[in-house]
Amino acid sequence: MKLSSFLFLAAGSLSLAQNANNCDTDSKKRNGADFILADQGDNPNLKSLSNLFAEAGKQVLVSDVFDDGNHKMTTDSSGKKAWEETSDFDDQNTSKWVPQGITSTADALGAGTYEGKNGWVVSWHRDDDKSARVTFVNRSDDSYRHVLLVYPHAEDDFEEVPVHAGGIMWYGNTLWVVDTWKGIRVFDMDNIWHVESGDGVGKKSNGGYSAAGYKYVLPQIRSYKWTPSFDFRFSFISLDRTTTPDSLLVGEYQTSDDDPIRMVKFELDYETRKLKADGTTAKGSWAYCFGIERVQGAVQADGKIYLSRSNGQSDGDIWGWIPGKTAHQNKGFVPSSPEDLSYDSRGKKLYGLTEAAGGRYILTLDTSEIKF
Ligand SMILES: *[C@@H]1O[C@H](CO)[C@@H](O)[C@H](O)[C@H]1NC(C)=O
Ligand SMILES: CC(=O)N[C@H]1CO[C@H](CO)[C@@H](O)[C@@H]1O
Repeated sequence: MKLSSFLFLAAGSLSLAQNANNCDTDSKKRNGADFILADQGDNPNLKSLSNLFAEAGKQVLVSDVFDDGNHKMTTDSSGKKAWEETSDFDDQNTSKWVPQGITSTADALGAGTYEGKNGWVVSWHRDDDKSARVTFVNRSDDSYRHVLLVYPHAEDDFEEVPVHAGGIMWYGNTLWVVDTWKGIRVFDMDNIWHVESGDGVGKKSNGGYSAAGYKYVLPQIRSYKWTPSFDFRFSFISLDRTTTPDSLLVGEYQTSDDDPIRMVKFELDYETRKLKADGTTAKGSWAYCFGIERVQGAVQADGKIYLSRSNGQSDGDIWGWIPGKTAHQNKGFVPSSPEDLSYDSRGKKLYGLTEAAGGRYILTLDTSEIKF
């Protein structure tokens, strides 16, 4: 072997192939442990606020919210569900809020229902990314209600959460929301608070609380901070209940593969509903440079990964990929502007959604129709 090729091989196997921040190599597998999230601890103000709302009889259950829908979706002939669209309330066309993430009671608990309810939760970012809300959709009658996400910043007060909420995942009593370049925020489904009417968010000057007209708020309980020296874009998130232990997958949306386009899996602890960690440090268990542009959501089940990709105004794709093999493009499989994905083992369904104004739907896809 010539010295020059020996050096090339050594460099290739020792550094380049494992460089977590460079996808421009033949091997696309990366070392999961290079992708690190640090648990920032539980919010110190949650307990006092929780006591305050509990004492006032204003703490409600997830099932109460599912049973308190004030809007309704409609279903078209192909089974797509559209948001309410009337002259005085129009979630279909509003530019103020844009739907992003989807999860369901099938993510929350393996049984598929939560407190007896079967439903979806969808996240929306406000146009300025300075606030986010989640919608509880009651699947027995397609009624729904929006709930504001809040951050307890004082022992008796909360504020809006400046997050894009590009993807969400429900796991037990926790709701995980990606925070683009920062990591993941986790919200507490055991603490949903009923507030009074009012435009402001938080404590009202004359007593009580309000949330920009929303009836309920869902507070943040903890967060995971991205700590490596290189950037990672948390664009989407999903749960895989078919692995042992359960795991989550996060990945990057990029418009060009000049940038690294990666996805990473982390293991979950079903007892604590936290990431498996060494102290507060959680390292990825698997990472890959998948390299497909404009991916807005991905979910894995039974070893297969499903990816949704947007194509501008054109219909979106669902890609079927088994790591190690070439991904298959199911071209135009979904309407334009698909976003996050989640999986339901009951009937092996995928749930997705679309964001474009005038064409905002919740989608249910049959995985048996997706080619690999
Ligand atoms: C939501 O679903 C339940 C059944 O789980 C039903 O009893 C309830 O009336 C539904 N609708 C509303 C608007 O609450
Ligand atoms: C109420 C309203 O303005 N609805 C519009 C939403 O957007 C679609 C598609 O652009 C229109 O067809 C609706 O009229």
